Amino acid sequence: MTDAMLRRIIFAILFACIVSPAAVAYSSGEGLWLDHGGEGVVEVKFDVRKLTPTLTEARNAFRSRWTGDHWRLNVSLKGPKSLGRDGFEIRNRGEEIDLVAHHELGVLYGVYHLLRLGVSGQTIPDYLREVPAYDLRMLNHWDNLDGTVERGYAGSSLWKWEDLPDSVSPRYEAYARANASVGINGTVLNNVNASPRILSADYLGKVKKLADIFRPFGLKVYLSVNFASPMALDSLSTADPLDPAVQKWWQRKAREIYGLIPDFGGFLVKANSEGQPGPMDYGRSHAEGANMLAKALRPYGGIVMWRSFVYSPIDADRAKQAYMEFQPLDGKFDSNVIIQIKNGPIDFQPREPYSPLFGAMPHTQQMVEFQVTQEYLGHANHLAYLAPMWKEFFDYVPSTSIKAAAGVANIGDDPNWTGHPLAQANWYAFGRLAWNPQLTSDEILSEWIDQSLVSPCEGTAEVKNTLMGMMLKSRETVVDYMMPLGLHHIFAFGHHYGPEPWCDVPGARPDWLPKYYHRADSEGLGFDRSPSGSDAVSQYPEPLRSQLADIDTCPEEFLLWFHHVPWDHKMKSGRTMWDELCHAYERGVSQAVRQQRAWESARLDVDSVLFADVERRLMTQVRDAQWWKDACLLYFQQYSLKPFPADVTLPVHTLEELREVNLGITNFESPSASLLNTKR
Ligand code: BDP
Repeated sequence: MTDAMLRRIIFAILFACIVSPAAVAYSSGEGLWLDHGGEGVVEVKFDVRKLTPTLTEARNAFRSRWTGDHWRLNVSLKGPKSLGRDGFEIRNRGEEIDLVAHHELGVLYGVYHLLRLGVSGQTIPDYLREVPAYDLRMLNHWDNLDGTVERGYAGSSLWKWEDLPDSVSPRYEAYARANASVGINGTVLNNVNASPRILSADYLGKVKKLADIFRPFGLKVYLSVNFASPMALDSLSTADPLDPAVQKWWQRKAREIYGLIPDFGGFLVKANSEGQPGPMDYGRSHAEGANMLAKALRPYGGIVMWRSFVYSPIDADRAKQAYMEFQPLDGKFDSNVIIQIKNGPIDFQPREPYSPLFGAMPHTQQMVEFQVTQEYLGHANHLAYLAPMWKEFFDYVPSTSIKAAAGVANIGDDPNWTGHPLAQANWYAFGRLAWNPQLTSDEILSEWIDQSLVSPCEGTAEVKNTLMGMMLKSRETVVDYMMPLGLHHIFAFGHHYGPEPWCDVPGARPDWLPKYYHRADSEGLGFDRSPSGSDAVSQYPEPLRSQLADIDTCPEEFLLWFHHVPWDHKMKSGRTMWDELCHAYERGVSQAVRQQRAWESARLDVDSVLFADVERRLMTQVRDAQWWKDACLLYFQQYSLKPFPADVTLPVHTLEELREVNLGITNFESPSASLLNTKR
């Protein structure tokens, strides 16, 4: 027996589960799911010519964190080409493990895979092979250069632009490591509502610094660009993509960027959307705009991710507009352009059907954009584990039909990174699903809980089950108390936190107001998108189109999305639509209360700081759930003119009181409206 083996046995005895607490150390939450030390005695043997920074990171990660009972890891880069840049193979050879990749990044991902299995106490299979579903697994930061984060609820931006490039925060490396550990390999640093300044020489120097820090972790840097940058930065008189001077400007800019960052990923573009400049300002199409940028990046291998989130102030139903603008352009985009499409046709609502653009452009590369930050799901106050929502998308859109996945990050400079401590699970889940969309929500959550909340040892199975149940249901809970049965966008104007189905803002675009979406009247509720209404259903392929078009076959979770439904319409449960609506809101509130109880039962099993933090947020959530229920039901009741069903508890607020709740338009931080506090 070697010394290392002996040391390991002694260590294992000392630190066996029975003597160490099961709660994963949390303190500030800064360590994310990586807060585990191993014994530090495992050997890592490399069959390589040179230990690069990436391989060194892999070795250090394995040495310091391996908790399994193998003595040695043998690493080789002689794996087959079919493993690509990121794939790996693992062979369990009893006391040793072989990790084989074709590229050093495969080694890094392989190590993190092993560490995950180790912490979860899972057996390493005799053989396993992993190759990610997508080459691009991206985070999009909506971070502004002034340090604010659009729709960010976890403090300020992680990027300290003022201090860069001279001074660097240790969190940059920690961020890159966390991403690598879940397979995320691209980051767009700045807001899609992009400041042209990000492309100035000054800022590019700062971006280069971040790219250098991220490189060993396989994390490529991308930037959101403002289409009018040539005008803003260099006083060109136009940003017309067909103008040779504009094309030259972008070509020169690309050369400058790649001179600094040879592996720069490319551009993300929000154009002709919500007031952003774009090619249509010059009578050119999205394709002409995107291709102009793509040509500038092509010599260096860069890509353009062109967003399809557009809705012009025209009469057409907003849900139809992205399709109307983009579908006719199918086949017109260059091969290094990918159209980045939000999962649903409106805007990251708690539940949306998938965007019909997916699958409707067979000659164009497409990628999905999910929102990890909870703009429409209770910000950092509400618990909503989002993997089930993203899985729902993949139920309709085959994962193989798209090229990549992006997630709008929920990360800020809060010590725990994500505001709500349990929202770390969403960052984690996004990465795992972008690697492998076939994973189930349960599998991902189980891994995350093992690493972040309760270590799997004897006696922790029950608490883990309780937490799993609580988190798995959490997104559906939010849907129930906010917008059940396909209701959508009935948020208060501006901050997208609380309910305001009555909202009227003089002069605002109709499709920014709740009434545009819920259409409550004496007949019923919901948006008629059937052929007798806006006919948005016609954008979906058969047989789904007919299924959605018929009020009797449309899935009930999308009923009010696609139909204006009479209050008395019979639901599958036998109840009327009004009664069903009341029950959904009621269920949402009671489920929020149940979440509190579930968490309470874990008091002694999770870290105490973490416990108190989540406890406080769950309390706010219950209060808000009641607020949503009362506001929506009392408001809709004015139209249904029906009583609440006998088994639904009566509202605790009055509509008049709730109309007074004013959370302000922007920068919404604290929802602790005193009115709501006193009522529960
Ligand atoms: C909406 C957000 C807005 C974003 C926009 C977008 O409210 O802040 O700029 O989407 O995705 O959800 O461009």
